[in-house]
Order: sequence, then C-alpha cells, then structure tokens
Amino acid sequence: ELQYPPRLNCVAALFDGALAGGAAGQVAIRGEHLSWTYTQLQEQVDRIAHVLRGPLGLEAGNRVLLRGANNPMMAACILAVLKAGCIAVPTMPLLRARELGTIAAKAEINAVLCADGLRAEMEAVDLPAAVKEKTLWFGAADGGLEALMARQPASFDAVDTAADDVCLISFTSGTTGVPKGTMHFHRDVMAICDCFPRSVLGSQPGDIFIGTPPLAFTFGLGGLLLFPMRVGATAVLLEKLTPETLLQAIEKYRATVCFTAPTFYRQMAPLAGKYDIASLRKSVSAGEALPLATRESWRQATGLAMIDGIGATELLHIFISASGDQIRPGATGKPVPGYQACILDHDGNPVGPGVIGRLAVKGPTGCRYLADERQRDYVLNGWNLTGDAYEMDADGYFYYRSRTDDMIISAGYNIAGPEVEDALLRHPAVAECGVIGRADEERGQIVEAHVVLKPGHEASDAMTAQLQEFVKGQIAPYKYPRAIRYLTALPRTETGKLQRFKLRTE
Ligand code: 3UK
Repeated sequence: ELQYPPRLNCVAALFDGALAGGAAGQVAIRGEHLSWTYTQLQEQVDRIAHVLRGPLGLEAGNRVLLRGANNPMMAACILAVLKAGCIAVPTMPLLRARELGTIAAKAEINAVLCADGLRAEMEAVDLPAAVKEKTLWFGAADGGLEALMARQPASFDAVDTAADDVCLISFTSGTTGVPKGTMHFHRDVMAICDCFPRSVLGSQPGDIFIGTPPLAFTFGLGGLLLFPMRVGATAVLLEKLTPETLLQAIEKYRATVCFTAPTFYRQMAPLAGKYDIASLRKSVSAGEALPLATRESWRQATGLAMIDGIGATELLHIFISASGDQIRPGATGKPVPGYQACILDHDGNPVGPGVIGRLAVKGPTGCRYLADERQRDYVLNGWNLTGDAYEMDADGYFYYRSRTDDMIISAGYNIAGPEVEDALLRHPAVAECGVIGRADEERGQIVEAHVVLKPGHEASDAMTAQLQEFVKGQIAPYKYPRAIRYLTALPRTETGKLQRFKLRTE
C-alpha cells in the first residue's frame, strides 16, 4: 500500500528525493542543444514558477495549457506549473487550432505556455481575451518567457498543495474522435513513479531514459520525465524522432531504457544491426498491442526481451506488464504491484481463466473524467473498465485480444483483429497491417486486412491469395482475411495508435 503525506506537491517531492539521493550534479535532462543538471533544472523550474505567480498573476488551482515538442524547456514548464500549485493541461504538438480550442474550453484554461515554433496554430485558437493576455512563448529568439525568467529569483518555495489536489488534466488522444479530459492528483503522479518503474523496470540512478512519446501523452510524461526524476536518473528529450534517428540517439547518448510504440520497434528491428546499442537494458512497448512477431524480431535483432505494458490516460500510466523471466509469450503480463485486475462478463460478473471478457482494473490511480464525461461507462463499483477485451490464464497472466468494440463477429465466430495482424506480420512482404470487421450480408462481418507492403513487393491478386494462404497456415483458417486492401501507410494518431475507425470508413 502506497502512502503519501496529506500535504504533497509532487514536483517538490521529486526534486527533494533526487537531491537527497545525491543527484544535484547529475544530468537531469539532456536535449538536442543543452543539458541541465538537477540543480540547473530546479533553478529553471523555480524561475518559471515565479513568472507564473508574479508577472503572469496566476493563483493556485489555475489551469495552464502547455504546448511544445519534447525538449528541456517544455519539461521545465510542465514541472513549474505543478510546483506553483497550478494545473497542467499538456497538448499534443500536432493538434490544430479547432482541437486546441475544444480542449481549452473544456479545461477552462487560465493561461498558456507555448513553444514559439507552434505559435501560429496557437494564435489561431479562439480564446477569451483574459487568457490571451496570459499567454507566454518560450524558445523564441528574443523576449518571451525566458526574458521574464531572467528577472526572477532563482529559488521558489513549492506551493503547499494537498496530495489529492488536481495537478494534471490529460486529454485522451482520441482514437474514436472526441478527446476526453482526465484529472490526476499530486499523489497519482507519485504513485505511477512508485509502481511500474520500481517493480517492472527496476530503474536506477544511472539509467538514461529515451523514447518517442510526447510529454503531452502520459506515457511520455511518465517514461521520459517523471520516472527518471524519481530515481535521480537522466532523461533524453528529442524532437522529431524516426526509427533510424532513435537508434542513432540510443547509441550517441548510451541510453539504457527506451519507451516507444510497437510500430517503432517493428521499424527499428531491421536497422538495429547498424548501430551500437549495447547500452540498452530495457525496451518498453505501450500504446497498442505488441504483436508476438514484433517481440520476436526485436529479440533477434538486439537480444532484448521487450517489456510490454498496457496503460491508459484514464489510469495515468502502465498497470499490467512483465519483464525478464516473468514475460510470457502473447501475454501483456500481470497486474503491476499496487494494481488489481480481473475479467468481467457482459453483466459485470467476474469470469475465470480462458474466457474473453472486459478488462477491469483497480489501483492507486483511477479515472476521473472532467465534468460531464462518461465516468459511469468507465468506472463500475470502483473498477476501471478500459474498453479492452482480455483473457486470463490459470496463472494470472493477462492476454490482450482487442478493443471491446473491435471484436470481429463473422459467421458466429469471434475473431480478434490483432491476432490476424500478428499472423500477417510474419509474412516477409508485410511491413504493417490493420485488420477490421467489414459489414457483410451473409456473415454479419468479414475479416478485412489493410496491408502496407515492404519496398520491392507489389499489390496484386496473386499477393492477396498468397497472404490469405499464409494466414490459414498460421492460425485457424476461419480467421483468414477474406478481403485485403493495400495502402502506402496506415492512419495513426500522434501517439502511434492505429485509427481503426478510419479503416472502416475507407
Ligand atoms: C490501448 C494497449 C494493448 C488499450 C498509455 C502507456 O496508451 C495509453 O493511453 P491511451 O489513453 O490509450 C489506452 C488504450 O490503449 N493500449 C495501451 N497499451 C497497450 N493495448 N497492449 C498494450 N500494451 O486499448 C488501452 O485501453 O492513449 C500507455 C502509458 C500511458 C498511457 N496513457
């Protein structure tokens, strides 16, 4: 059972812990152009906190929309908002003005801290005049936030917040369309730092964290900022990474822990041999299902057993995972110590091993939607229903099957798209694929695959027949894709998630 004092400011607690552990001179954040030790990061954070409470005139509990790519200044801004007793509302860098407007209105923001490089889109957002007056730009060649910081004291006393004051409003990335705001407390931030990274990763002060998820996505906020801070380790924050440049960066920065999505690992595997990435100890995959084929190709390329973990914005971070000899092929893992999980049937009753049902999770973090969102759809008797169809085995391992809404029902059979995707990915011509159910008069639905071929392979009827035969040889023949469409890329969110709804409406 995790216990935190009733008065808690998570950013103050993170710095106090790191500094007490001797991290003062250790690099906290390494960016493309600069790095800060823990002492230097704290000074930046403190100066920004002064700007927020002084010149910007914010009060405790005010909400600050944050916008920027992954870099040291964006990280410092997020930390400063929390340390100043305000609430961070981080937003994905690629969002457009209309989407930002919806988030700003839903979260009732009071101020904006935005990277100068994203200024044009931010200025196009329809905001109340009072908020426009409280907008500061950072990373500009002149003036902006940095000019104000220079005139502030170098040290700021953290605002004395309660452990269950809201400190973060995080928006879901909207695989279905409308983003939902979720609220998290100061103690939730500590809890995620004390669960997955402790028990599954075994993070240490010497670790160097690297990866792709935006800090505005809680996967990235935890993995690339909060987790390293909790143990006084180093976070490498880089913008615009590709599979190739991520491998280069792992080599260059001697990274030990990598956080990214399954597609990235899939694309990195064939290139990994070109780089010296022997420093890497842990590779964490989250955001969507990790196909066994991807796990195997990464293992072959690097010798590393990938750590799969399912997390959700509603629960802040990863709650089922496994590492080392606890990894079981095909399973996500077991509940992270601190969390409980079970499988429920349609009526909300628990089902035993071997039955597919709805995943339900309980733990130190949980879903609190902003205002009128669908809280009652997500939380049932204290259990969080993530919307995932899962199955448990007799040893308590949890196996992902599909999103609850994505289960394909064809001629009376239940078919999970990700299983068909895993089979297709084993074919040497297939780079990427997404499998959905397409309405069909005769069968209700048919299995339809959307395939991206590797360079050097052509879409043709012969290819379709070959892929269909291949799948029939891998899994029960009734699961084979009766229709195959070829694309040059799959529609994905900024967080790397396949947008199945877009495949369905194509
Ligand atoms: C799916 C997975 C299978 C699943 C997230 C790590 O993805 C994150 O949060 P989101 O709110 O989406 C949550 C949903 O994504 N999912 C995530 N991980 C896996 N499905 N295997 C996985 N390993 O449907 C879940 O309900 O965007 C991930 C940490 C923090 C996060 N917010």
